[in-house]
Amino acid sequence: MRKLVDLPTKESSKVAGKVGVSHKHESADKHVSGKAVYIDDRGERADQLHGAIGQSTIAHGIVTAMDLSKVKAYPGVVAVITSGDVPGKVDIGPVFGGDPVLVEEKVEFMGQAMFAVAATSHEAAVKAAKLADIEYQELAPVLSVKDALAKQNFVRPTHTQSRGDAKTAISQSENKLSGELQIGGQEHFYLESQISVAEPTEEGGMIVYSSSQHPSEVQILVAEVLGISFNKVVIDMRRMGGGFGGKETQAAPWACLAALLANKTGRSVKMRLNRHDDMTATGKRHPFENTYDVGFDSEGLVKGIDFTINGNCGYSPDLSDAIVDRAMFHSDNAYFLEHANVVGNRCKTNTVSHTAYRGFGGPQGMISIEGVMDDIARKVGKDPLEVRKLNLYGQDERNVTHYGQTVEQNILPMMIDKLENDCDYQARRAAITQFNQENQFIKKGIALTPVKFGISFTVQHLNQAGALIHLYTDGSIQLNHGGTEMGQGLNTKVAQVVAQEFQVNIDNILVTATRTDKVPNTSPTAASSGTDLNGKAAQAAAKTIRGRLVDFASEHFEVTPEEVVFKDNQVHIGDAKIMAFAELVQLAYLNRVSLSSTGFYKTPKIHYNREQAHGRPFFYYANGVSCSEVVIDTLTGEYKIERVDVLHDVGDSLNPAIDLGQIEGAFVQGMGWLTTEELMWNEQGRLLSNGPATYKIPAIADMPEHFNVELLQNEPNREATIYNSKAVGEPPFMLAISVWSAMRDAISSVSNYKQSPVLHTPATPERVLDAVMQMQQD
Ligand code: MTE
Ligand code: QUE
Ligand code: MOS
Repeated sequence: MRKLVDLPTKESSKVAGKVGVSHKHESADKHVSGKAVYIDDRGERADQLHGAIGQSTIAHGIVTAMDLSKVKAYPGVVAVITSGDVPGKVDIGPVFGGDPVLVEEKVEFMGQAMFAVAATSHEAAVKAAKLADIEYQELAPVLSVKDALAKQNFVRPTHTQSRGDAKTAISQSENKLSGELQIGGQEHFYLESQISVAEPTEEGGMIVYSSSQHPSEVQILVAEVLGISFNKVVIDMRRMGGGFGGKETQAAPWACLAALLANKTGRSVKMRLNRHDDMTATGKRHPFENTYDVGFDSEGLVKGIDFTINGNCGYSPDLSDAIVDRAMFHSDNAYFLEHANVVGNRCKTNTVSHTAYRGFGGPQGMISIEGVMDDIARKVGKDPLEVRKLNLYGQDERNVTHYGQTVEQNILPMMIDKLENDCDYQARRAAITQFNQENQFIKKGIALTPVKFGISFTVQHLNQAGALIHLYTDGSIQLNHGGTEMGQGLNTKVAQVVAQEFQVNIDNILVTATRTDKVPNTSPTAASSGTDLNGKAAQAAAKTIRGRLVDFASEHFEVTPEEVVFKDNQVHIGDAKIMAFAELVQLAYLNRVSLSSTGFYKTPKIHYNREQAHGRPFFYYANGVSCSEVVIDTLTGEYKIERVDVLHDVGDSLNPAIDLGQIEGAFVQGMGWLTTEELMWNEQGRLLSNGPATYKIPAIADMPEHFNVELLQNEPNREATIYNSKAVGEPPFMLAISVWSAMRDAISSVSNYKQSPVLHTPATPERVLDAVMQMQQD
């Protein structure tokens, strides 16, 4: 039962301009009627081939022989390629290298692409790919963080962020605690699995339709594997059926393989992974194993903390350096850690290379400090909410993070108070305490946790965007920008910004497919920054054209520029004249005014020195608070999420309906990560949870019974973002930490809140039962 905030009406798309209004998703009608075209729905050329990969059957070893004769002989097979057939670069590592498009000698995980097949049908390609005879000299796989740490097996060097003297501060504290938290990974489970279609062009180039969050990177990598210049490759991306970070770097291999097979055969090739291949061949959210030592006073105020953040990166760097950095940046979450030492290890294991996933390491850092807050509360005998409040960022000296950024718009203390009131926290706490005293086996728990998430790519150069706008002589507008639509509503929001600039109906604007030949050298649509960056770039392009129209009209009609006013699909020229927007556009055309423009934006104010681990990596923070109430059965470990209340900060919302959808979706996805979604690898490194039957994502029955989501009102972003809005894509994912914390609260009640249970994630019923058994009955 959610509060309906100004949801879209039939009329809202007919309103001119208007950011801040709940326009429905640009493709909503197509999504629900099945008319939205995904890559697999595109019409196919008659001679199109289908690709598939042959996967390694061991986790670690050297290839000693590879016999592909049975693969080649399979009916329908047209081409088979190995790494030796790659005309250009074999390594498609996006940042640091280490990712061969096809294995050259060394196998580094089970499921790695050994060779690729093109056949006349998808089925033939998949079946043929299973027929290889490959011999290996096996090596012992490294499959755990502990093993990787013992062997100092890392994909990138260890990095440290530090302030003050944590060791001394801890040793001089009244109270000390230490602990470990094992945090599970997460399968992206986008509905549309990885897919690319490559078509050779007459210049020896390639046009690739790729379901990718990062078309420009796919362009570069396709050009590099083919050994051709970037200008001969075009990537086209209309929409993804979900990305969630899983298509940021890891869409590229499939585009490269399709292009290699297309190049070899001269025919168009579709590379589509079935669910099993997608789950075994692509990276996931990084599992982490974090340890801490904390010192605090008798009130529960943290004096010093030492964190070791160990990310399980899989076999290659991919984006792991930035992901472990982001985990480290968020190991404070909302709390002032005066003396902090945060060490981040990038552990190398023989599994798929783990990658971006909503929150990008932030959730794994944040949950650790939230666990510490709960542990401290049990030790000092306080409600965890009190300990959280005590440690929040505050005024003066207490508003600077351990990496030197000042928390400027510090609204979390206010937000916590508001939610605590609105959701009756104290009364429910009292009722739960009483319930737990009266019930031996069924126990309830509640937790209210904050989120403070830094917005910007922590790699500075990525914080830029471009856009391209065309006005046609009927007044209709084509809009193109560098971002990609994955369901999050980016195109709708950017169209709203342009509609606002020209004061026309949003229906007047068509957002066209993201293409590397329209807006070049783009950043991935990631870090929640899609609207912040591309909205500003599109606004810049629109302002340029509008400026030309104003200049033209003021000259033509002999009025001042201020007297040319765009309003309700019309243009007012002085007091006397009103003309339709389209009429002015046509007149401007006849008078040879350019009606097309690019726009560009780069985020101001950000700077960061990684060697010193100091600076302002984030333009601003997005905030949220959530309160979850759960009930557990201490005899079975089963549980239910009874009620969730969320108050989330999106600044001035550009589109409340879309923002609400993002918050609800992110929360439920986060809940899945922390409760039922369990990745299992066996001792050989085989992924056992490789399909929907063995990997449980939340379904409708897992939704909280009561789910109230509210957008914080009257708190515009104090930075000059697009219409003072805030990014929304990732931050609410971490609101789900309150579910985990509430479960620990319920378990702790078994010890009359004297003990803080170890509850690794995902907190499956088995783990909950295990944690209950640890409790000494009080
Ligand atoms: N919402 C939907 N429906 N589908 C997605 O794949 N990805 C999330 C988030 N919300 C995603 C989504 C992730 S990981 C990010 S970084 C942002 O959307 C990216 O889009 P934005 O920057 O435009 O918010
Ligand atoms: C958040 C992100 C990303 C990030 C940093 C963040 C991200 C991403 C990169 C990245 C880092 C180095 C590179 C590069 C990309 O950093 O998505 O090309 O060289 O791709 O804080 O989401
Ligand atoms: Mo999102 S993990 O930054 O694609």
